[in-house]
Amino acid sequence: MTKIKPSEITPQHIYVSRRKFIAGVSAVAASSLLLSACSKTSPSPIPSGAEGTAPAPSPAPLGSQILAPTPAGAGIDDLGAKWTTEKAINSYNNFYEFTVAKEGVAGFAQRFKTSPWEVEVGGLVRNPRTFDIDDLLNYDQEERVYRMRCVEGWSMVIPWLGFPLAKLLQEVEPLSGAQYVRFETLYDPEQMPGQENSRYPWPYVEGLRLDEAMHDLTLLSTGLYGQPLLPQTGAPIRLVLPWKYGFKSIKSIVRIDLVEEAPVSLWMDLAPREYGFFANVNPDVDHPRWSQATERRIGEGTRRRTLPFNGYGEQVAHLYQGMDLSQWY
Ligand SMILES: Nc1nc2c(c(=O)[nH]1)N[C@H]1C(S)=C(S)[C@@H](COP(=O)(O)O)O[C@H]1N2
Ligand SMILES: [Mo]
Repeated sequence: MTKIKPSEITPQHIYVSRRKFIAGVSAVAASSLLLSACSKTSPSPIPSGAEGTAPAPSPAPLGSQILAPTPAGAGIDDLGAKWTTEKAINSYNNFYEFTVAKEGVAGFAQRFKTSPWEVEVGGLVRNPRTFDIDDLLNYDQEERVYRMRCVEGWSMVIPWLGFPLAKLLQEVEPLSGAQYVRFETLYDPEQMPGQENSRYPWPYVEGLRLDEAMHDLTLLSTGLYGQPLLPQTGAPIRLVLPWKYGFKSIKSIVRIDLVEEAPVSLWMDLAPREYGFFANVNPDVDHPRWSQATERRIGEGTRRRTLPFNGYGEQVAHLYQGMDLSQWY
């Protein structure tokens, strides 16, 4: 067992919730920013090895005021961390609908059409509703700086923009039979060449228990670094769950259903022995093919120790009381 002081588990300096309206991300501004951002995207992926180099100072238009100082002598155990650069976040991605090559996603996704876009919310709800993306971009957007830990063993620190999923779910009013939430990514093989690979059970599906979905840390993200999401990071809207392995944070969502039974995710369907429903970050439970004890923070030279619940245990551990977390995922 890793020994961590409670003070180290509370990621006060990382989990920053600024309940502030980001004026630059109103619906109209966001749509036009998105268009210009898309057309500016460079097809050149960062060369492999670039992640080992020192992160360049980034413009951090909104974030610089709340950037936590990196503690002196930052070691493998501390939570203090610099934000991953915007460049790295936008050029090292996991998005199988485009390609399995992380440094190639940005290029393949460059012309992905994210407007017009609708998110259909239904299932066991009183008010099923189709949200236009402009309505969702018009919600107050908060900035949340979260650590992200991919199940493959790499991690980042990302300043997201978004709003709690709970806000959207409250609008549609889940019925009493609703126990889980099921999310679905767009299925469009013409735009997403990876979907022509029939080895994968498209579309990408993920699921949460309703209490996980309603938790304040659970974000529907529309941007990062003060800018609308680019296609490679899940534009125009994606989930962000900082205490779970990255694959739970489903991108480019078109459907959300409240359901009675636990949804089967794409990864559970494909490799049930390797990926489970909860997928809470847990350094003590190894993946069948590799250890989960440490992680490679993009932009850093040495590995860090991975923390239970990715360091968010104080906020979320109560959701799993009585469950055997040593059980596979
Ligand atoms: N639809 C969809 N969502 C997805 C994925 C994907 O392949 N398709 N990859 C997941 C995985 S494994 C990770 S680690 C994160 C990566 O997010 P990022 O590229 O913004 O860092 O997205 C998740 N969401
Ligand atoms: Mo991942």
